[in-house]
Amino acid sequence: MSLDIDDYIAKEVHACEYTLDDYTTEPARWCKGCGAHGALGAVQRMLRENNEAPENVITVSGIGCSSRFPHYLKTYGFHTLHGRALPVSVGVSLARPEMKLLTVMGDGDCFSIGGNHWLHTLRYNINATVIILDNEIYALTKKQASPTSRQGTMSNTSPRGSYLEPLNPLSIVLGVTNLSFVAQTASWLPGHMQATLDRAWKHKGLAFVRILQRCPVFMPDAFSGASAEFPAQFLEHCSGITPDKGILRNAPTVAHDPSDINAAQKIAANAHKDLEPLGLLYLNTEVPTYNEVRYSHVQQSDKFAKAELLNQYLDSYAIGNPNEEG
Ligand SMILES: Cc1ncc(C[n+]2csc(CCOP(=O)(O)OP(=O)(O)O)c2C)c(N)n1
Ligand code: SF4
Repeated sequence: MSLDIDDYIAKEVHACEYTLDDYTTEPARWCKGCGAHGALGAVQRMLRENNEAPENVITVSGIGCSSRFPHYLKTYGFHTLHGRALPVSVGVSLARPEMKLLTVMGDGDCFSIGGNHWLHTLRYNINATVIILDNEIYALTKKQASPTSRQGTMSNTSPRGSYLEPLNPLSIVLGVTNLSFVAQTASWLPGHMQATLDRAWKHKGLAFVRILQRCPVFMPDAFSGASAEFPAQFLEHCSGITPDKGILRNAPTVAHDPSDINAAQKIAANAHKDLEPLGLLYLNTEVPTYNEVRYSHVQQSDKFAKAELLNQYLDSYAIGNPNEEG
């Protein structure tokens, strides 16, 4: 039996078993104990479990400690501008829909300077896994209050303690139209984090994942020092995420149907006052992706035909234009 080259490549790629080294570049230069290390490890394990070819993945980030992610994850990478990872991701998603897209941002990056892009990209429902490493502070620039800093947080921009109640990102995303996936996990729960990322990765559309992230250097007291006392509740449902509790083994588990937007909003609204929800808050698999909406009525021309048309167009400006007579 003879194989043509496409069959051969498909078979070879399928047979390939990736190791964690295949997703690793240089050793990550985050501080010791930084939650970003755990998040990177969870992403790498998730990619390996999915046998995802590194060259089929593109990681887009903004600016911040968290946004150094593409330097350490061996995929294609795009370390963009502060707050601008999401508009770049929309462009990548439209230009290269066959690539798997991972977007990584910090809380300042996404909720503050990138707030406008955040809301609109959620509404576009591009095909991407968007993870926010939320350490409740601007860390790279050495401790300024972020939108999620708790009231009273002492920082370089709030030396008397921040005045306002923090912004609630879960409540905000749950008010956006065309939303399709919202989950929350924590950087000190490796099993739960990996299961959450796996669920997000398999979702068609924009999967918004907030990761509560430890920053022992600038916010050592946030998240109760990430101890077993952290006030959390695990959300459980047959279509949700397995509540792998790790260090939070005494935390309660509550039943929550992620298709119920009203129940999700209620849980999110009480997150800061009550128990932080961990798991899948909201899921709607019926929302079309932006690519589907944008191109459903357009006959997709093949890329060679497009290139030929572009060549003809550029030739029309050339001296001695071959398309011109005489
Ligand atoms: C347009 C612009 N404004 C401000 C900055 C300075 N800056 C760099 S990172 C950062 C905040 C980083 O905080 P966050 O997004 O929460 O990420 P973390 O470092 O905590 O991971 C700021 C204000 C910048 N690089 N570009
Ligand atoms: S400053 Fe904080 S967020 Fe930045 S690398 Fe260090 S521990 Fe991580």
